[in-house]
Amino acid sequence: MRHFIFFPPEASVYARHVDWILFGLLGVSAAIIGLVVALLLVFGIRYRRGSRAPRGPLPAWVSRDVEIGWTVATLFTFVFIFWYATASFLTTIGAAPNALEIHVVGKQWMWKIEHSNGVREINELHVPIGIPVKLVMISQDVIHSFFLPALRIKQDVLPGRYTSESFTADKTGTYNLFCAEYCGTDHARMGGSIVIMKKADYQKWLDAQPGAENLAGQGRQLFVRLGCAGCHFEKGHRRAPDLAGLYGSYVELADGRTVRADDSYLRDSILQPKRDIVAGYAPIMPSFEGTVSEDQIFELVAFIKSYSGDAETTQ
Ligand code: HEC
Ligand SMILES: [Cu+2]
Repeated sequence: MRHFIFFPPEASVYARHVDWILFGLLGVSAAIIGLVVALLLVFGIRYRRGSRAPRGPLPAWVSRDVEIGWTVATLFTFVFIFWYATASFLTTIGAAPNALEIHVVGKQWMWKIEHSNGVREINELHVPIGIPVKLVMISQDVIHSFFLPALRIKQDVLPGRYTSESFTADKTGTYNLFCAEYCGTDHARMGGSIVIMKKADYQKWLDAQPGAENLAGQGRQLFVRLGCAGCHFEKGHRRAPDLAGLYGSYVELADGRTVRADDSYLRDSILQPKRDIVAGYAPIMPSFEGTVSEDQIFELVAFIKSYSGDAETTQ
């Protein structure tokens, strides 16, 4: 769709859908207002005081068929718009299984980005074109909102809870990134850019970044340094559950509930271990609240996700 000069560029299929819906709704609304105003004028003139226009009862076909006709037509128009809008909105919630996962930490007043291969950036987000990207986001202080106008997506970033948003960019370029939730003095400056690159350029960019270990590797080092390994890698008699294959599985808790071990569960297990006690274990795990930052939790979670029980050989 062609857009006005002051309209943000469209860098994904979803962005074009959003614009179609916006302009479609504007168009439909304008047409209806135009029709109502036109009829108002026509009838106002036709049935003005003293005019000789017929004023008897309406013919039967007008009152029935026209009534049914316009009701059905508007109903279908709006059901169609609802379906179209909802279907495209849902694509920003559910991520494709092969999506590239990128972690975002919002804090007053900057965006910290962690790629799963360990590359970090601040206020800049590099992504490849044509590959589904899933952002997993959390705030270290107040509520922020991650807003990418060129992709028409915006999602609150909350303290204490992961939120996510997904997109597949289809146009290279550098576009704005904003915080869209007032978050204090420098809120207006909490922004940067998203750089959408061709796949090959993206790979080159990744390779050129200062060599860091991937996120899971950094998480493993942290796991040892913070003393998690002392309990969780213990051999023989186990005081703590084995974390191999934990991610995505169902965990039985001491109080009889069963929960799925997703990102949020892992995060809660580290910060509030007394909340969900695993069945068969004593509640001896200390809380790491205040000891680990949100970026470090992303690393620990990445490690637990990737861990498949090879501690003995590599610890
Ligand atoms: C003092 C020993 C100890 C330390 C240190 C410890 N844990 Fe634990 N952890 C436990 C025990 C015991 C449980 C099971 C009871 C519970 O859920 O609190 C557990 C549970 C967990 C679970 C949930 C496991 C499941 O099967 O659902 C995760 C995840 C976890 N710990 C991660 C960590 C991380 C990460 C660290 C380091 C930052 C850590 N633990 C440090 C003893 C420990
Ligand atoms: Cu903010």
